[in-house]
Parts: sequence; structure tokens; C-alpha cells
Amino acid sequence: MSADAFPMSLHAGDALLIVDLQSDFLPGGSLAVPRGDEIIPVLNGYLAAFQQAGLPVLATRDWHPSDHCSFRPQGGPWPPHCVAGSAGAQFASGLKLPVDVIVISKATDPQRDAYSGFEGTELDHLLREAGVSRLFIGGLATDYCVLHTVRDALKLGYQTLLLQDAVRAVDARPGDGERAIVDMLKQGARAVTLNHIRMPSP
Ligand code: VGL
Ligand code: ZN
Repeated sequence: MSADAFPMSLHAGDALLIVDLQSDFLPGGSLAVPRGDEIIPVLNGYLAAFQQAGLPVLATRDWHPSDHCSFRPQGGPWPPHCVAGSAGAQFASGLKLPVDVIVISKATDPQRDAYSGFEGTELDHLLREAGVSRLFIGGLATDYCVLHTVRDALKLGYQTLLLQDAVRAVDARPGDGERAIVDMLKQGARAVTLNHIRMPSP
């Protein structure tokens, strides 16, 4: 499960995809992911590398209507979170997204949930249009939206790298996050950590 030990260069065709790094998923938020805030500085490191290399950055956001079916008052499993336009739906304030970040809103339909950033969105189309073939994916939460986004990326034929140092899990059942990582690697994702990315020269 350890990340590959050799340094890795970024090149044309690579893109960084940050999953649901939103206030409601951080400590103090309505659906806080334990230690979710720890990955912000790490993601800022990946962001610097991708920006220096002139490569695209995309960010998904959970963007629910206030009566979304996944919310407990509607019979769903989750406390209300990431209501479109609310403070809790904002990207983490410390996250240094580039001005030209491509934002993908998902799970906007009141009647259905969508854990994958590809589900019901333009994500695949946008990536193909941009000539992306290799996707670096990190964010929240390992055992839900990261897991489903990585699975779909693999199914759609992207070389998929899991940012092992830039994900955190809900762990509703202890071990869910670890099992999700094992699952993603088994499906064909590779694990990478920031210290293996060769920083492009400015
Ligand atoms: C997520 C639970 C509910 C996630 C979104 O981003 O992983 N988890 N909605
Ligand atoms: Zn949600």
C-alpha cells in the first residue's frame, strides 16, 4: 500500500482533481471528517506543483438543494451539509485554488445523491476536451466521494493516482478509509505522496 518510491515528473496530460474540500467537511462543519483540515497544506503543495507546471486544476463540490434526499430530515443518512450557496458549501478558506480552477458541482438533484464527481456532471467531457489522460485525485472523504470518483476515473480509462497523503475518511465503521484505499489500489489506482512529485522549475 506504500507509494511508489521513485520521483515522478508532471507532464502534459496530467490534471489535479480535488474532491469536496468544503467547510462542512472540516472540523466544526456539519459533516466533519476527522482531521480533514490536515490535508489542506498538503493539497496546497500539489497545487503549487501543478500551477508551476501549467497543468489544469479541477475541484468538485457537493452542492445540494436544502431538501436533498441524503439529509436526515428527508430520510437520508447524513446531517444536512453543503447546501448550495451556503457558508458550509464554500471551499476551505486555506485552500489555494488557482483563479482558473474548474469547479464541478455535483449532487444538485434533490432526488438523488452522487458521490462520484463524474456522476451527472461534465467532468469526463471537460477532461477529454483538455486532453487529460492522467488524474491525480485527493480530498474528502476517502470512503465516499474520493472512492467513487477514483472508481469512475478508472472505469473511464484515466490513469489514476490517489494522493495518499491528501485524503481523510469519515470512518463511520472503523477501517472504512483503509478498506477504500485497498479497493482503489486493487481497481488499478496508484498511490503517490507529495514528496515523490518532482517540483517543476519555475
Ligand atoms: C460526501 C457524504 C455525503 C463526500 C458527500 O464528499 O465524501 N460524503 N456527501
Ligand atoms: Zn453530500
